Amino acid sequence: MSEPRHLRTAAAQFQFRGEAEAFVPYGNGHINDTYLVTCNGACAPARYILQHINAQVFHSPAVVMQNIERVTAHLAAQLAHEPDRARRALTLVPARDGSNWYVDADGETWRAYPFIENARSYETATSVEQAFQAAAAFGRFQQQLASLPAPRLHETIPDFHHTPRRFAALERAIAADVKGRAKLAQPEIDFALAHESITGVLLQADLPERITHNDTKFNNVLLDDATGESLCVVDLDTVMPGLALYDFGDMVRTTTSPAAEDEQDLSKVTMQFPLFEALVRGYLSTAGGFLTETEKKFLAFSGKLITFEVGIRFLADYLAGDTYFKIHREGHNLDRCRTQFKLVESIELQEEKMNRLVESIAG
Ligand code: ADP
Ligand code: GN1
Ligand code: MG
Repeated sequence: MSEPRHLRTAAAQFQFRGEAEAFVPYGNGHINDTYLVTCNGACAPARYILQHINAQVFHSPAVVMQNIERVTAHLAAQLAHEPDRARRALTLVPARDGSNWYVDADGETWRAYPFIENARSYETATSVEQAFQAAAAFGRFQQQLASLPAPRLHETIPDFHHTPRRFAALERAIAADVKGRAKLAQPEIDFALAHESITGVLLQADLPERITHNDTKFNNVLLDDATGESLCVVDLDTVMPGLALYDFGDMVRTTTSPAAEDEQDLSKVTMQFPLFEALVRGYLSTAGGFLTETEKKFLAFSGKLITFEVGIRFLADYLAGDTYFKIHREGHNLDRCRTQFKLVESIELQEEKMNRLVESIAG
């Protein structure tokens, strides 16, 4: 979390309407620092999202921002004739020097977006309609970016969803066991090792590269307060070349279980079939036109794979001493790993039925 002094200095660099007065930490992200900024000026208060990019995770924040500049400009062009377009895509607020981000005296990178009012994200989905809406929004996002002109976007984190390399990183963390925690996570280590065979499946399936979001958590889509309609996809740091199924898989991971990602009562963690069905229908309503038969065939599998992948990332970070994901209590990353593996088990129990459903809808 950044010092208030740094926050004020950063906020002053952006072309906000009025003077930044209040800063409130915002959202539940594990990587960047996000603040809701309220400015008071002559007219009504204006609100913005101000973010500090985590350079330990994003080794080149400038590359992240170059992607976001291109992506937001392209989305704006796609939405040019839509009503309410300012709420349907993020818009970068320029800095006073005209650039789209600001690097402070310590070399830290900041960016800002107008706060999209009368909409919000949720940590968990409470209805099939919400799941449908979120999946439709991420499918639309992929569809809108399919026409982004060359060059290829930068890979802001190389091999981000390369599950075999994530697995190899876990094996190294187990072998190093720098904090002596492996003995506290033996069942989870055993679970991970027993699932190695699934890690390479999508990479061997000859799937097309697309522009994907790569972090399609349910809390990365804003739903309209009045209508419940999905408005805007946020959190664009990992938008880069990828597989469409990485996005669908992460929707399954974060939308189908009623439990929080760090729930300690694992009996609450379960893949709710009606929410999966809503995700499939919502995603196909916007992405169905461009997905290949093979991509559709792996929709259910992708949910299992991405849930497993994020589980092994949490486990590796627990073993490494919590150096990547922000934690708020001891054992937090192990708790997160446990919910992921419980969800993988729940998907395994229902996988055949999930595949049959996809076939009946997309078939
Ligand atoms: P993190 O990388 O920390 O997850 P996000 O970019 O996802 O950061 O922002 C955190 C939360 O802030 C999101 O889940 C969303 O609820 C909210 N948010 C982000 N950008 C905006 C925006 N422009 N308008 C309204 N809410 C936003
Ligand atoms: C991180 O920043 P946030 O919370 O949206 C992570 C994702 C993980 C997710 C797990 C850049 O996302 O890959 O799936 O936590 N982002 C990065 O909740 O590593
Ligand atoms: Mg986020």
